[in-house]
Amino acid sequence: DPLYPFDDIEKTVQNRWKSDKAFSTRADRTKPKYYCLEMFPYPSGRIHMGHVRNYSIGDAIARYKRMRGYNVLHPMGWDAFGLPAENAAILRGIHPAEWTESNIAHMKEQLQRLGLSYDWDREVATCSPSYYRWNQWFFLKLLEKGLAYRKEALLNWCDSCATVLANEQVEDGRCWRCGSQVILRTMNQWFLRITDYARDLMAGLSSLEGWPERVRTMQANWISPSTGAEITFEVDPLSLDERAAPLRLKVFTTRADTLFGVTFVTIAPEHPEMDLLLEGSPQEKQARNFIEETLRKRTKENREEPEKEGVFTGRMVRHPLTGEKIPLWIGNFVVASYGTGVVMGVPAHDQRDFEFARKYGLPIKKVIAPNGEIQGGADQAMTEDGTLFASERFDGMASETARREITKELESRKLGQPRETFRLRDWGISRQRYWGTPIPVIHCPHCGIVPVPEEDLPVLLPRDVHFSGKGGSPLGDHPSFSSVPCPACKETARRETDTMDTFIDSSWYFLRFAGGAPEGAAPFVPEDLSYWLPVDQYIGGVEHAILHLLYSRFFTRVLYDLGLSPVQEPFSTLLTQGMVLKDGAKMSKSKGNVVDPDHLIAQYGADTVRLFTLFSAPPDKDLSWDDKAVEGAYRFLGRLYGRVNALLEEFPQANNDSPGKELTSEATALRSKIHETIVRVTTDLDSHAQLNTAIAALMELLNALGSYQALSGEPDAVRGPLLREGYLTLLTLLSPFAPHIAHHLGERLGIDRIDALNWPVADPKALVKETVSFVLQVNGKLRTTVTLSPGSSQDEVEREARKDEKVLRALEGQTVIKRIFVPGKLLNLVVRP
Ligand code: ANZ
Ligand code: ZN
Repeated sequence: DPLYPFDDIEKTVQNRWKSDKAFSTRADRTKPKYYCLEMFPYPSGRIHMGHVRNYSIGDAIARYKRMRGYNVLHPMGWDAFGLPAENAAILRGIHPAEWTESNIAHMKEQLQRLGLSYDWDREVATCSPSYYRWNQWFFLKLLEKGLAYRKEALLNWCDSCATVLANEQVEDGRCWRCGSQVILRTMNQWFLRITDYARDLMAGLSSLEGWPERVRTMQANWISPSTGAEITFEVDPLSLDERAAPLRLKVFTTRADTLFGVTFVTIAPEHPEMDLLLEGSPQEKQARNFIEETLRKRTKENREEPEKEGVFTGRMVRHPLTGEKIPLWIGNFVVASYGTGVVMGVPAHDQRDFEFARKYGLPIKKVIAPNGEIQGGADQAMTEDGTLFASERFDGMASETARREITKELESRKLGQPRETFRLRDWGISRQRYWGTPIPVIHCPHCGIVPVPEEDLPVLLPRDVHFSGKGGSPLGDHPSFSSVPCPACKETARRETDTMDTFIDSSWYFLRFAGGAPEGAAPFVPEDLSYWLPVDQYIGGVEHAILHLLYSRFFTRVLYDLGLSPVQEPFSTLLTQGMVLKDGAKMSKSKGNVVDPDHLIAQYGADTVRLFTLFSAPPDKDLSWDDKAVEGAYRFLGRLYGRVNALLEEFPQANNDSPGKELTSEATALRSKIHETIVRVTTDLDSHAQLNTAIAALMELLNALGSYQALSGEPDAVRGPLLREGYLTLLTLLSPFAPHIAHHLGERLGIDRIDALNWPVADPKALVKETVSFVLQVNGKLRTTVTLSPGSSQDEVEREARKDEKVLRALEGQTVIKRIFVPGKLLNLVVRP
């Protein structure tokens, strides 16, 4: 038997909300706005406890802010494109669209069963053409601005997902989705120029004070700015033709101070000038073999750091300041896509160069002295800053100064300049899969890449496709999709069959929620966006610290620059909720430790499930599943239900009268507990959403109410109204967390819609506690006075008094043999050595 009829209550209350359209977003712009958003789910089939936790947190905050008088936007939708839908199609023969739609329907029911206060009128599913047409429209804008481009590159390839992955989607060399080893493959694909925004994305982090420090650090490390200089090394003439312009190679270095220690220069095997460099070189054959071998090894399964290897190109370069001839090598450790893809080798001061020089017998030349002392032979590089020597007019300079001065000198000779560079790479967005947004371009044999004209959008994803199960996109085999007339010359051309990374879909959905235009030429209604943006509170898992949160920041900045977003940073406050663990491990199907929300709701009701997830841990910490704690939350609600019913039995027409003026001391104490609870819960919610301690305060209040309720001898004129005040306050404060029971019991106490009440304000008079001064004597001599409530016990007075230095000194080496206590007045300690 249930402790209380939660099933009836929850269904009835949910129907009431529905018929009231209780959570529709209000047009009222006179109120301050609050945009509360939880990361929308991938419609995988069923919600799991991680969702329950995420959405319970968001719902508590949204409900609280409504009661605080904010105009709240609290939307929900579906991140509905992605690979699992396609895999389901292959495994079970269901079309991805059908699979997705039925999952959405089921999960929506589950969310509604939890009583989450979403405005479902704003629901979006990213797989609907009315949504993804804007992905295509944005893509065309980016293409126009040069922010989208296509190039051949060595890319992360997951064999089991049969698609390319962005760098952000590779974790420890493995696919973020399926965990398979990622291999490298050379392919042509579309990129978004996120590196153009590297500096802004980095700088913007400092304004995100409402973000966890940890997430900001993770993003900073990912973007990873590096300041140094770009220095030009001229290659010795490649031919005898004196009119040929010399080939110039640029290196990126953070250590311009070591310039006089350069004994070789190393270039990446895939450097674009390689062919030019090698043609006609006496070393051409060896060099080409080395390059081929290196690139072949890279595509192997093993992504571990390879042994450092290189080969001489047969070419020499000129030192930009001394004019000395220096050999140019190819090195497998030089990253083509970082800096300039060319490095100056300073073996005396860089460990990697040191090993390389040792291996190939290249000279090692010291130019930096640590602590001003030049040291003899060494078996490793001295990588610290120090004082320059053997560096011509820069001798004696400190590294820091020398970096500046040498760069200045190079600048005046047009052979160098300061430069900042970033680890962040451009975002590869082509996916060789079906269930995503078609990239709106056409490859024409005559015109090259031709964008699909805006008026032809959306490029619809065809439904009639065949899944071979062999991987690869079925779009390539779809004749009417892939073969189209070129928009420019009308000749037969091939439509791009790659689809977009689904992280594009989630990079702007928060804008669509806030200001989606119904139909038409623009994605947003600008006034709506200006009113609602930025998102005031964003809540989601920390696994998105880089991926989704970085992409969204980038996309919002691009849209800002296109005049489409009113803000540069989309999320002003971020809460990254902890994981839900069971038996110390993350809940997952593979571990077989999953707790199913549906079963829990059937057994205990939605309110208990919500309350448990919110109470058992601070929102940002991991939550350990504990059956006993679920029971505890359930019993709390059951007790509350019983007590309010008992109150109504005792005082069937409990009304709004405030308790009589003459309160007993017990009544005074309870009243101050009620109002203290208002203060505690409000403070906890306002400061970093401490939902768990807020709920703990409510549990304490129920205990206090219960003790008072059990007292006999309290006059009815005090007891009835005071208990009513107490329970009503408790229910109001509880309603963001356990909204159904709060509504139901509120109704029984005469409140039509408890969630429509204003948030309670503490009565300052109830908070003031009476105090008196106690005199503390030792052997009859006054030592101190302490201020405490008049009812304080002898122990409480002594404990307080012992915090005083003078008292402690008087008691040193003494034994208390007697205590004389006058309640409300005095404590005398009689002591003896
Ligand atoms: C000469 C030098 C001397 C360097 C020295 C270091 C110490 P961060 O801080 O990570 O930016 N480098 C530059 N481009 C590279 C590339 N494409 N692939 C591999 N290595 C590259 O590192 C900058 C340093 O990494 C640069 O400074 C360069 O080596 C190397 F005593 O230049 B240094
Ligand atoms: Zn054409």
